[in-house]
This record gives sequence, C-alpha cells and structure tokens, in this order.
Amino acid sequence: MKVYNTDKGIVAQLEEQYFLAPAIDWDKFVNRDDISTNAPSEIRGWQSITKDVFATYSLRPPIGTQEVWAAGVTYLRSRDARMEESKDSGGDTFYDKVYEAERPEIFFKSTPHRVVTTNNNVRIRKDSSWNVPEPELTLFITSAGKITGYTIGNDMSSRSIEGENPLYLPQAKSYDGSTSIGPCIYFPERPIPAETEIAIEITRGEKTMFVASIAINRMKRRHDELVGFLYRECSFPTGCFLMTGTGIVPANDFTLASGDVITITIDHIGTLVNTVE
Ligand code: DO4
Ligand code: MG
Repeated sequence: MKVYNTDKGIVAQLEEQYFLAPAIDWDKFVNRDDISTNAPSEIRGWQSITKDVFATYSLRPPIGTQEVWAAGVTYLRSRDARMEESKDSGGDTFYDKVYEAERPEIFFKSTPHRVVTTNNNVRIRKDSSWNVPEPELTLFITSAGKITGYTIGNDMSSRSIEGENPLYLPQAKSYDGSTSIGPCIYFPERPIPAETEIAIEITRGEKTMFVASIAINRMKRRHDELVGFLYRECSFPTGCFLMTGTGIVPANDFTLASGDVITITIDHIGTLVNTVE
C-alpha cells in the first residue's frame, strides 16, 4: 500500500487501484502500528478514483506534524567521503570513529515546513561552495517506535561547510529546501527487502552529470538499531521520519548547480524528482 498526501486529501494506492479520503487527518491515519494489515479494508470504503484523475492532483510532502531526523556515516562510502572533505580541519578522525562506534550518528534534519516533495525545488545555501544531494531510504516510525513505512529522502548537504568543521553540521544539513521526501509513504506488510536498490541520476540540461546506485544491504547498521537510539530519550507523538544515511557520494570535483535535476528511485517506493533552485 502506498499513501500520498495531495491537495484533494489522502490518496491510498492498493495495487493499481486509487482511493481518496478528502477529510481524514494525516497524522492519525499514518501513526498506527497496524496500518499495513488493517487500513486496506477501510480504504476500500473510500471514494474510488482513476489513475488519470489522481494524476491531476497536486502532491504535497507526505508529512504532517512529524520531525525528520537523519543517520549518518552508515555506509563505507559516506565515511570515506567525509574523512577526505574534513582532513584539513582535523575532523576526519571523527568519521572513522563513529563508523565503528556502538552509538550511531543521528542528527535533527528538518521541521515539516522545511520539507519539499517530488516536482518541488530543493535549495543550496548561498554561503556554500560545494553541494550534493544524498539519496537515502527513509523510515516512517510510529509513536510506539514501530517501523511501518518507507519513503525516499534527499538529504541535501553542504560539503564545504561540513568539511570546514564537523561542528558546523547543523548548518550544512538544515536550511530551507534542504529536505525532500516522497512521493508517497510505502507501507508494506513485511520489511522492505535487503536487496532494495537506491538509484540516483543528476542531469544538467541534456547532460547526465552523475549516475550511481547501491543496495540497502550495504549499510553497516540495522534499521531497528538506528530507531532504538533515536527513541532512547525522544518521544514522537505523531511518529517521525528517519533518513538512514547515504551510500552514494559523487566524486570531489562535483558540485550541484542551479537548474540541475536530481532523480532518486528506490525499488518498491517510486521516484523523487527535484530541481535545484
Ligand atoms: O556526518 C555527516 C553527515 C553524514 C550523512 O548525512 C550521511 O552519511 O548520509
Ligand atoms: Mg545523509
């Protein structure tokens, strides 16, 4: 089951059928541990709409009042890229330590008002010279701490600010237009398969500037391990989102430019497309 937030209300997709609920509260609907098993029978009582009608709706970020958090240095490629970018500041040693440590890196990424979705613009900071997207499988976790859903996340990042000093991480990561999630939340009956692939393409005009993919089983940490740390001393009354870190970082000579189109696809979930403002 996939659930979309639209200008007309919540749309649920069951296989190839679409159903609209104009007046259901997003937070209440998504924050339930039994959503994948019990919601489909309720949804079949909603208003049935065609795929063509759904295509005329405007998608909103699939978020209500939830916070977005992010895990970092969960893949080897991320560890190596951060070590390179921060070696002049002496910050490189933090990254190999956190990759091996019991406690993962988890940071606050975004309040809902900073979140955009597919077909919206993402932003790069005006005071940053080196910028990349980070394509990340993103978990939806209920207030009870159960991972029930998955979406696609783009953890837009300033490598120049983060590389200057690891203490600048919040400025490198959290700013208007730095967070894209969507296009839907995918609520499967079983956890997403370990072989699930994340793929990214960055185009500039007609030219493909970067293309890469990675399977989520290349991640060093388990999803429940990350959630366990996040929920240790934080409560989330309506659930929350957790980006699980990137395994894809472009080479050091690449930086995003205004007009670039970032396309991220994750098996089973769909495609998230954003243009850099
Ligand atoms: O430590 C810096 C951020 C790491 C990150 O965002 C990632 O690995 O995805
Ligand atoms: Mg990241």
